[in-house]
Amino acid sequence: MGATPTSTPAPKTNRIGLAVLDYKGGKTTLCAGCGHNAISERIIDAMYEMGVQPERVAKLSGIGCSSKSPAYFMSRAHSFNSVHGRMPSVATGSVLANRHLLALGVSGDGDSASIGIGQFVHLMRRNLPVIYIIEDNGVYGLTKGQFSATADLGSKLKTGVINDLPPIDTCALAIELGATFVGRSFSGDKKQLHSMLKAAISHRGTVMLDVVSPCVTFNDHEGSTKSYKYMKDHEEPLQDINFVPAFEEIDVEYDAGATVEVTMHDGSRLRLRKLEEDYDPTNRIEAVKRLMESHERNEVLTGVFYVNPQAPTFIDVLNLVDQPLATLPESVVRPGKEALDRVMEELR
Ligand SMILES: Cc1ncc(C[n+]2csc(CCOP(=O)(O)OP(=O)(O)O)c2C)c(N)n1
Ligand code: SF4
Ligand SMILES: [Mg+2]
Repeated sequence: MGATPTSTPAPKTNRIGLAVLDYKGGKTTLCAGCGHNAISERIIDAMYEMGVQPERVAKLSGIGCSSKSPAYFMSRAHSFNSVHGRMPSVATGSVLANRHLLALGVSGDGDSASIGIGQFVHLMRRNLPVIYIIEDNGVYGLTKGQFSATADLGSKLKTGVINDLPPIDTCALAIELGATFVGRSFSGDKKQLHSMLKAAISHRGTVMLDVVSPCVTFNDHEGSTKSYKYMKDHEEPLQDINFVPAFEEIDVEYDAGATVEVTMHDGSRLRLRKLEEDYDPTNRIEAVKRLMESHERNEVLTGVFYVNPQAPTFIDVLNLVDQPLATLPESVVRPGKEALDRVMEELR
């Protein structure tokens, strides 16, 4: 008698009919336990749950262990692993060539705050629609663990070397320069990072997320301020974050008095349940002040510090046509002979 045929249950799918497998990437080559791997996992989950078509995503990165990580999620998306610190130019070019792409930049603290700081600051002031993630371990992991510009004052390397320069707070910088969705999370805080990424996907404008992501090989020892232990002891979440996408009908009761609700551009709702004193995430000055205060207290403040869903994006400022520039026909983008003759005539 033959074996009874068993039917394999169909995989669970999202609202566009894709399974979570459709969002996976290649097998990671990063060290086991590296925070960057956990961030890739959260990106996969968030993209799957938000029902983003993988082919609409452009993954952009610079150079570093962090910048390698786009290879480990969403193989079906477009990808450009660029030059150290130069991802913002590539991101800007990609978005301007095709405004319908969902640009996801993944960078490191060295890539963004050291060699790439010039490109980083100009990206932040343009409000280009891009999700920019810094996988922040305070060191140059790929080149064996030298301090980066986000390393805290007094943090210690394995060799005993102490960092004697103050850190750049990329969140405070991004807020000051004009990014419109700015937050900090921790690769070990699954729930918070997951909600923040989903909200980031809904946002229209520059999202800058600094995600503390311990380097288990070079910066996870006693004396490091970017280790798992330090983060567990010093993380101070500003809010309990809940995100309700526009396509989700079901709603839960929430305590309006204790919750700040931000309506995103697409109608989604970002609910921030206050854990501390009144905090208004739409107030830029307050956001920078809270960040400065947290440094003085040696706390690592996490959460959504600033959000402005209404600000015009770089696409609005440039008044770009809806059709992607990359697909406009030559007859539209190239002035005809008469137009050129007219210009020449004007210059006579
Ligand atoms: C122009 C240039 N300068 C220096 C390097 C060497 N380099 C490669 S990765 C890296 C630092 C990476 O650090 P980070 O961005 O923090 O990424 P991590 O590896 O820590 O994730 C450096 C200095 C390079 N590849 N190109
Ligand atoms: S060296 Fe550090 S940053 Fe690079 S993969 Fe290993 S743990 Fe991650
Ligand atoms: Mg690094």
